[in-house]
Amino acid sequence: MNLLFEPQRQTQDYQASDAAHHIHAFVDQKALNAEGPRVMVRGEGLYLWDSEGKRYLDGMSGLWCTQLGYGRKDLTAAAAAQMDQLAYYNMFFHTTHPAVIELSELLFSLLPKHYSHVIYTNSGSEANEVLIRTVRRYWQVLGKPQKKIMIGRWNGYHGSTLAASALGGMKFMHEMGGLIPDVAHIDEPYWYAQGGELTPAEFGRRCALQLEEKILELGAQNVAGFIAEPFQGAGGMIFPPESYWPEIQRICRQYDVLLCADEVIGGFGRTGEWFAHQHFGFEPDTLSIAKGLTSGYLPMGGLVLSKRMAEALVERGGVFAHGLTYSGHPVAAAVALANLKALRDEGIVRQVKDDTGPYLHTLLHEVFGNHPLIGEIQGTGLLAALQFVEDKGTRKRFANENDLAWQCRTFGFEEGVIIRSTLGRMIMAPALVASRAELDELVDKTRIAVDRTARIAGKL
Ligand code: PXG
Repeated sequence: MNLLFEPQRQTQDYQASDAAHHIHAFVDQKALNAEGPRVMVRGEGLYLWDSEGKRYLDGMSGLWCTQLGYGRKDLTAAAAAQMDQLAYYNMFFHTTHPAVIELSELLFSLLPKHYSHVIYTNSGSEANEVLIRTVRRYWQVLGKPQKKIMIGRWNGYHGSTLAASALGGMKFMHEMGGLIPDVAHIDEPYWYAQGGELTPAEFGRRCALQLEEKILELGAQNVAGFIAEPFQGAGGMIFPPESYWPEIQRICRQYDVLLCADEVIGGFGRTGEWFAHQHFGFEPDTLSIAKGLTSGYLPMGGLVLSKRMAEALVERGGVFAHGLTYSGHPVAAAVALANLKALRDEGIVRQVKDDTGPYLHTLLHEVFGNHPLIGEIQGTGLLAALQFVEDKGTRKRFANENDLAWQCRTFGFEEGVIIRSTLGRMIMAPALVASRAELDELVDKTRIAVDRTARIAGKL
């Protein structure tokens, strides 16, 4: 019998055992145990099925990662073939293997030409852990070992391990033991919530100038790098004003601070460009990657380095005392290679840019442009956020926006669509292979969930 298609056990039985053994991410575990988690048993294309046989259109690509959707036989075949041939070897000391070499050849053919090297990891959090050590090592090699401080942003997200949570700006994570020394934060460029009377352009520049102020306060001779997501993902899918990135880039260059883009969510076609920094038009020194690199089929991440950084580390750095058992894991590399080939050869990234991305945003503007609950629609490509608002004129948000958005997410599940809530924003980031018909369904079901939410908010 096929376990994947026929759940072997009753849902309650799975739930009881889950409660007995697991601490889930970012939930009150006691409350979840009382409610019971949904048990997902199967995925195909954009759709998921739970253990009760209910079908969902996954509007979030798992956790922003299944670019190709579920059930791709080319990816599973690549994994099986690599497992048969060489299930494991490593890149420690003096060895390498074909899967990781071919993956990197393809990866750098897709990246802008000023990147040349990568250190592979198993996740986005690890990529950012590696980032801190690599950036500090770079400055040591250049004879500036005091350049150690990383600047991040409030409400940024860079992962859940110790240093990654410290780089991020989620205060509740910092308060739960997630902080380290030599990390500082500046404000996020969230115009809708924090822009006040300023125009988006003015506000974007003002937020960027905070970086200059922070560098001057800390002393440029002490600051190693600035890390940010090109657009904030977990923090609410927040796009900065257009004035923001050019100014940030100018400041980083002026003060010799490395510009580190966290592309864990934005990378691999999400915006219609291969990487989100290309959409915003700036040139980071490092890129943290994960998620869409393998379409989530196996864990893999990495830290991509510019030629300038790699040259210093390779030509002048000697031994870098750093390594991970699974860095460049052959099976993950084979899956990533098959995934990137499919994204390239099937023209999927181009399709997001030229067809499905514009289609989704036209649809969203038609459906939600005048919706009484929605104050702003942001995004590009297969990426969108809907901002809940109480008063459109003043951009006043609901005091209970978090609860409303969570309620909307729950309505979505009831309607058979998975969308993400964060603060007062609803997010969608479907698989990049989504068809127009699937996007119609995504928006249609989201509209029902948003209308139901508007009713309880007294807006419909
Ligand atoms: N950087 C960014 C920008 C991320 O979004 C990480 C690093 C960490 O990656 P790993 O692979 O260690 O999880 C992330 C992860 C959500 C959500 O619902 C977002 C993430 C993870 C889980 C949920 O928004 N982002």
